[in-house]
Amino acid sequence: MAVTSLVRLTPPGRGAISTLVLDGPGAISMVAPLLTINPFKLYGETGVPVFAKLRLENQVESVVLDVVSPAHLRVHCHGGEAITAAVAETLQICCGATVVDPFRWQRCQANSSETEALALLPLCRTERTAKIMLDQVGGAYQRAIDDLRIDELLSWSNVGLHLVEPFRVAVAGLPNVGKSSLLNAMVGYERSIVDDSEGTTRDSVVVETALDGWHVSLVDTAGIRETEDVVEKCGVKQAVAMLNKVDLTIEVIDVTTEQQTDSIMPPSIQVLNKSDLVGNKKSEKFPNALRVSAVTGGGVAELIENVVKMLVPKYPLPGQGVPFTMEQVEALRGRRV
Ligand SMILES: Nc1nc2c(ncn2[C@@H]2O[C@H](COP(=O)(O)OP(=O)(O)O)[C@@H](O)[C@H]2O)c(=O)[nH]1
Ligand SMILES: [Mg+2]
Repeated sequence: MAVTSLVRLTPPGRGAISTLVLDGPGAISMVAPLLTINPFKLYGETGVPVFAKLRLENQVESVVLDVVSPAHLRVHCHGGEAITAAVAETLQICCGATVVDPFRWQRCQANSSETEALALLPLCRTERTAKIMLDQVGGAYQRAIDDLRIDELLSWSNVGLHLVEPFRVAVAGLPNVGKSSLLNAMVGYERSIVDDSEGTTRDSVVVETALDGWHVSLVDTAGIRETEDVVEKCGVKQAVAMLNKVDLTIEVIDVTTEQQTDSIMPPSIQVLNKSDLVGNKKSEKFPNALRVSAVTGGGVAELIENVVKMLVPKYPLPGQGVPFTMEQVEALRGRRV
């Protein structure tokens, strides 16, 4: 049986107006008993939004009703959480509608890459990623498809798939090498617990940030070492599993001990931390590793530059078409063979 969806198009929060959509067969008949006007007549006669009164449990709310079709109604009510929630609850209960996530709903409505890009645009967290998505709203992806520039589009998959979803970068290494301190230095504020005793970060802590305008989530992993502590063991197992799922790993090595874990997987960047403790002394074991100090901040800017270079070796120029959903990338791969 087809269901009627209730969609809150306006995100929760304070606002002047809030818009709800009732979408599905029989939407108009469901809402009719709650209204002081006849929506069937409305649809037949006017086709433009009109003021109406909607009966809620304890009050009558003035709304603007837009009967787009008998199966698609838009209810614009006063903004603010309390009134929107009351209207939504009434529509949900009295009309038997199922609450649907607005972004999922908009994507189902999307009948072209432009409308799909428009639905995803609010989920882009940085100006850089939003600008690239805006190019797709303007048809950049569609034009590249029309010109059959399949290989060119595929070469931008990694960028396109990270406009909404962040790149994931793990900070990994032995306990006490300065992973949490380095992550904090990269983000610029204290987010991860730093402690002198080994094994403080037992779970993975995820910090969302922007590096050169790219949305990145930095994962502070538990120090990877042999341990008998049950809770820490669990954290170590989780950390090793996490390293399989990231786009890049920053392998942190304490320059004063030069000890390494063998759990790091490529692609990775090696950094020698605590370089403030050894001055200019060259490392014989890791001559090419980047030297940083989480305490003084030395080398951190260069580390960020290298991380970004590895995640996005080439930036798209304005107007470049990029595929921005996994379905698009899979369809492109299918067309290439
Ligand atoms: N001198 C110096 N100490 C550091 C540096 N980075 C971290 N530490 C210290 O090393 C200890 C462990 O740091 P932490 O970030 O908790 O290490 P984690 O276990 O790898 O996350 C703390 O006492 C930090 O203050 C650094 O660059 N230089
Ligand atoms: Mg830590």
